Amino acid sequence: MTDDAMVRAALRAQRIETPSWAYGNSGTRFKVFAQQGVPRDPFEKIADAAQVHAFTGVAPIVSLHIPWDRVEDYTKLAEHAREHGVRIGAINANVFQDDDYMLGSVTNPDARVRRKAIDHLLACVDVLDATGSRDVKLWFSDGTNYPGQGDIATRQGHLAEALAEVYARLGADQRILLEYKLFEPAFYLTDVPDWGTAYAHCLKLGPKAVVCVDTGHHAPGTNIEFIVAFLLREGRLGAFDFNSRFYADDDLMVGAADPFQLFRIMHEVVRGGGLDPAEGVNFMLDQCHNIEPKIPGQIRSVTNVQEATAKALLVDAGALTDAQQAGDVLGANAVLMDAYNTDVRPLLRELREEQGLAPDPVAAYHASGYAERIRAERVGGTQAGWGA
Ligand code: LRH
Ligand code: MN
Repeated sequence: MTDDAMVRAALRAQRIETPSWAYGNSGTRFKVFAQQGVPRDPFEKIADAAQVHAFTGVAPIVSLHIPWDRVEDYTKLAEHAREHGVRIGAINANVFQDDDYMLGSVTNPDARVRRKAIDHLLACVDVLDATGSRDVKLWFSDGTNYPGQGDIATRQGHLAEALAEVYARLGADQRILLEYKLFEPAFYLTDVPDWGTAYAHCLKLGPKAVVCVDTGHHAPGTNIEFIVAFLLREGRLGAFDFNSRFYADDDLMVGAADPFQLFRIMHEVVRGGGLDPAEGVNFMLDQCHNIEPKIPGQIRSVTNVQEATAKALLVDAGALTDAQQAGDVLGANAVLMDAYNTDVRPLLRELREEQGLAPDPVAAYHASGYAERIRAERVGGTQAGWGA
């Protein structure tokens, strides 16, 4: 039998980090559709992120992306975040948009370009110092498009050198989140293509290097919860970039395309103790709201993670273990499906009301008039985007 008080306590303690870039304009190579009221700078992005926390109660952290969120004074930005009841989380480096990086950043054949890329990564660690954040997230678009274009071993050597230099620069409580991705923008080879490559580099670096699992970065059919269980067991699951996809790296709302997969992932998180803050797993969203309103999209995404987490917490672990030990295949599966098929929305509504929040965060946001206010106020200036 699951302990109701434990379930409620875990849900109240859940913390989800939203990405600053989800509040800006985003799209595909075909079109970026601008939306009215979109932030023009990191200060407005943080104000919007604070709305997500205000209505959900579990999203008090905002990830930044450099240079998209570059400011003169990061301590001032961190102060602005505090004034809005949130704090700055992971700092994302960006070595995928400068013209110099056409043939790679830290793996570029040209030593000058590799140096430039490493200096940017080190500058992102400086931002950690300024904002008091723990994690620098490293995702490399580095790869090749045609066989023979690059030497795999040489590139891995360059990558290892760059990671080692960043690792050496880390402060005592700082970490590298190494993110992998199967493909895109490279279409033949990506230098950090899968969890195994990321894990191997992290093992070589040391305990402050952990893996970031972006749920949109796997080959179709990949059992992501296996990767989660494995990395958790090894103490190397550092973070999630939650989103969902039907085909490729679609960056759709987490749980929208495959809520059962998200449940299975959160089941392994709960089973592996990953909800315990001491385990150090950072639950982040990494999404793009290309055609839907951004703040409600983030609120809905946060509640999707809450629902999957609540269902995972309702798994009768004792009955599951008994059935597994007994080789009761159908019994074991039924225990999991009972939890998955439980409607947890009444429980979450109740928890929100207990915390003085509206039971339906999306409806409450719409009723707040914030959307109309920012549409009216944010006229002129340049809307934030990926700057690609
Ligand atoms: C790469 C990625 C990475 C971010 C970017 C916004 O696809 O997932 O995490 O830098 O999206
Ligand atoms: Mn990501």
